[in-house]
Amino acid sequence: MTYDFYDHVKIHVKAGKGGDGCIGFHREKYISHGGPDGGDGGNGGNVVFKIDPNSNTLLFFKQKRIFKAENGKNGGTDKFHGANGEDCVILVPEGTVIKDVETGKVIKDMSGCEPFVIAKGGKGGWGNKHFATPTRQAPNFAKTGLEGEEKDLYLELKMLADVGFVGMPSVGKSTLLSVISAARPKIAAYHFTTLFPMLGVVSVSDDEGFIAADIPGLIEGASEGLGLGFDFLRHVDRCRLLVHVIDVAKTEGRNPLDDFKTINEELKKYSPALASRPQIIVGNKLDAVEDPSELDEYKKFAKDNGYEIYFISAATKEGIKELTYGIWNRLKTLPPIETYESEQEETQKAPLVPTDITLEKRGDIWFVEGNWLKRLMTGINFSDWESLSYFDHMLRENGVMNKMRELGIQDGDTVSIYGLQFDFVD
Ligand SMILES: Nc1nc2c(ncn2[C@@H]2O[C@H](COP(=O)(O)OP(=O)(O)OP(=O)(O)O)[C@@H](O)[C@H]2O)c(=O)[nH]1
Ligand SMILES: [Mg+2]
Repeated sequence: MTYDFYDHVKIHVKAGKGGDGCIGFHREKYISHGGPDGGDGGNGGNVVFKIDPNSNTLLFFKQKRIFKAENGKNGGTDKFHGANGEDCVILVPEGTVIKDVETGKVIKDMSGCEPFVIAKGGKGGWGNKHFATPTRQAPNFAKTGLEGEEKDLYLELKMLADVGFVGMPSVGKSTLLSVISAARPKIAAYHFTTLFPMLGVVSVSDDEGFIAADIPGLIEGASEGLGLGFDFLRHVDRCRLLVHVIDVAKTEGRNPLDDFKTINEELKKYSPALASRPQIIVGNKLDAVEDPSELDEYKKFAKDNGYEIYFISAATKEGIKELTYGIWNRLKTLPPIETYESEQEETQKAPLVPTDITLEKRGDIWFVEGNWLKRLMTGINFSDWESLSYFDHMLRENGVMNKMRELGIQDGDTVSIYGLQFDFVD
């Protein structure tokens, strides 16, 4: 079954590549050898997630699954700095949880947060103007821009509601939402009238209130996909309180307590954590109860099992005020809405000595890689001669230069170490 309500989707994001640094030399009419003047490349644009307060589905992603930020422009001669690439901003509804497809781990929960950079643009490369030094008047190396980060992401919308309505179809969940909030969900006497979740803001006073989520009804076998299955339970996953609605008028001939137990069994199959969330029981359709003494059975059940119970008529609004305050008071005793912590682990530490140098010739260039080198590179300021000398020193001292020679690099060959290109001179 497909509905026009999109709440999970897989997308691909790619940040921009940094622009390359330029190798340039200053030329003027009467000056034969000017200094190096190659400018830096611009940084690649980031891919950024931002909350859109006006959206409550991921429908937008039905049309678009690939998002790319702009590359940085290359540096030019005359110290010309390449332009930075534009960020790619992806708007999502609040409550969108971003997971890494590869690891299945949560990267970020877009709940009440600032825009979040999910993929960083590559840094622009330094132009050779940075490498001018007294002893190296005409540096012929520049840094190429680094690649932007690239990721496959899984987006899952888990609405931010304090209270979630659960129950069998047609017990009156949507009617209840319509009388306690300004939301106008569809209401009808057939099953599965509600096809997608809806939020409503419930005001308790001028500046106090809570958010309630109405979801499609559940039936026995939802865990096996019957009815609308479990598809929408993710939206009550982080609710602080479940309002479990039963039909005490037995409109469809079922015993409301059997319904209550059945739904709780299904919730347990979906998630034991959700099933153990605090619940209050709401006996709806009080207006249609002929013999009020029937309610005693439900009261006793609630008392014996430690539940609060309210009897209401969503149709006549009887008991609605008491229920609203009851929910509000209960919420005050409960912890705030859960937000998901990032499960990303720190990147592994690189070794202290270069045990893992690899060399590969692609075209005319030797690419040298390894964790140790990568770590060394991040600590070097390539615009600073001392820092650059330290880099050179470290390569020699740790036998990397020898290793490169052993592996076949010769004087004059072009070497690239994580974007830093230079001619090999031992
Ligand atoms: N007599 C009476 N009927 C009610 C009451 N509340 C809801 N109903 C009726 O019950 C039927 C189902 O109501 P809904 O609010 O659509 O039920 P629901 O639980 O949202 O149903 P699904 O979305 O299908 O799961 C409608 O015909 C409502 O008019 C009530 O308090 N009294
Ligand atoms: Mg409904």
